[in-house]
Amino acid sequence: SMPLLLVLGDQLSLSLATLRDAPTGAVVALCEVAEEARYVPHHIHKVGLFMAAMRHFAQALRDKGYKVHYSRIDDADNTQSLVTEAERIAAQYGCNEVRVARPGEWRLWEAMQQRQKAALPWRMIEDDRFFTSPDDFANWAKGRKQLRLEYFYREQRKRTGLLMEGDAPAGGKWNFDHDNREPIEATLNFPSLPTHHQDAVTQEALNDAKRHFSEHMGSLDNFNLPVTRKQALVDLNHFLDQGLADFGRYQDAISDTEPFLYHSRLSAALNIGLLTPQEVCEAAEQQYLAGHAPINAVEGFIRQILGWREYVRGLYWTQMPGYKRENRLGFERELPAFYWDGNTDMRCLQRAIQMTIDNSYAHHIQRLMVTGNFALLCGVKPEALCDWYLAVYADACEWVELPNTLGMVLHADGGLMGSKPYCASGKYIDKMSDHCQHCRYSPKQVTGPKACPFNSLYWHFLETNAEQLNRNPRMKLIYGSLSRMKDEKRDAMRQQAEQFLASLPTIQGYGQPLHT
Ligand code: FAD
Ligand code: DLZ
Ligand code: SF4
Repeated sequence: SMPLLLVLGDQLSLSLATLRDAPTGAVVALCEVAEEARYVPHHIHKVGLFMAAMRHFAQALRDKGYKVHYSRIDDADNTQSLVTEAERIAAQYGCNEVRVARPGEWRLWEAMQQRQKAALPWRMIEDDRFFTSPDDFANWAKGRKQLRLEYFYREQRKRTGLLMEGDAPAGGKWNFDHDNREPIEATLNFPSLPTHHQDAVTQEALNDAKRHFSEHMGSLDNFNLPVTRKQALVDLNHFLDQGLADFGRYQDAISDTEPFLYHSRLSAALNIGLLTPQEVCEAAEQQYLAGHAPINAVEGFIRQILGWREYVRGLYWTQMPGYKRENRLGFERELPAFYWDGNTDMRCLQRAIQMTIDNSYAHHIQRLMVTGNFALLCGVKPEALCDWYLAVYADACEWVELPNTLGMVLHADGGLMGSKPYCASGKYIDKMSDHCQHCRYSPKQVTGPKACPFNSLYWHFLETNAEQLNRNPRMKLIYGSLSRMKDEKRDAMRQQAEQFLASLPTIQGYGQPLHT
């Protein structure tokens, strides 16, 4: 008797541990199931991405000689849920166990864990397509009073030898963030993007996605995500050639018109397994060594993947399930309704949300400093905001989405992701972007009918959360300014913010209830 080798939708790598040393003749299963498309209402690009990429990967496995069982969404006997579907297939082939690598979300890990002693037992193996394992992270974290990305990252640099010159960091410094804060400029030229050909397999998958999930956010008319390893490599090479050299300088810039700037757009391909983080980092390092990209760009890029991406994954697996329940600032507000349709007169939010609807993508600073910052200042409750980020981005999987949203954006984890909240007023958005000139509000005004809502909300946020934040050494300066402010000014700002918050339209969920 044989194991059933279950490959999940974000495990589309031939190097996957589940496939390594597979007994000859073992059946590999991939399952398209409605439950995974609906547990939050994923953007239609994301659903299309998973369906098209899974079908292509099944074909790649067959070409390699694997025996593959592929459950399609339309199969009459499809049970439409991952665990039951795998067990149904295992029984059908007379398998004695279901073997699967660690999934990307706790809810699945727990459901599978609970079946380890079932009559048809599940066996979970480590997913080693990362630089570090959850155990590596736990060992690093053990005994530390404070967890900080910077120290974790330096250790990974030394361990991998990436951007190292002997024992010293390439370029003489570990961190070049100081050079990576240039605002948007009118004269910038952005690379035009590769368009991926849609073959019959892709077209059929997108049509099936459209038929079943047409009520989800977005339209497939402009779908251009890579669905094969070959297409992902095209995007990688395009970025190395045309994006990387300017990636650093404009890493924090925000544009009113341009969704991608010099960002790599590789997150979805990385997260579903079409590219490995090792090959992406090594290729970027090569550009530095060849003199094609400066150190601040390459270091900044590698820090995101070797540093942040691994750090959030380690946090997720060592802190769950408690992490998801954290809400240190006690936020209770529902998500403003315009997060689902972009219907707001705040230009920066309108653009970030519209770009999200169009592309199932927003770059990091839009997620952190526009939609994230706004939700933080309004006090949106973590589960509502997390469901949104998980649903709308093609690269979203809970291991990476949750620490970024609950930790980095909402500061709900007591400071594991960041030593202070990333709160900012309209002044920051005005400095980094060209939004405000198109907005009906003015970033220079704090009160009155034209005042940018971010401004009064910012002070209101500091005031209402003072008990939790005013002893934070990194917040000292700003609480100093607040305490020196005249009472009348503080009253006016408070009133302005409270009026705005009272007028915010909120709904629960999106067309259908959200299950968490
Ligand atoms: P680039 O700017 O080109 O960066 C290169 C790569 O670095 C990315 O592809 C990604 O793999 C990695 N990376 C960069 N920043 C982070 C980060 N903070 N955490 C982990 N990896 C990072 N990223 C996801 O992959 N999935 C998510 O669900 C996700 N949710 C987020 C939610 C919020 C609220 C915030 C603030 C950030 C989130 N991020 C998430 C991180 C980041 O915004 C995206 O990885 C990035 O915007 C993807 O675009 P890119 O590939 O062009 O990235
Ligand atoms: C996001 C997603 C979607 C839309 N569809 C599927 C699917 O049909 N089959 C599948 O195995 N995975 C899908 N996923 C990803 C899962 O929600 C989940 O994040 C990963 O399987 C966890 O490893
Ligand atoms: Fe955003 Fe305020 Fe600028 Fe309008 S004025 S674009 S709301 S920061």
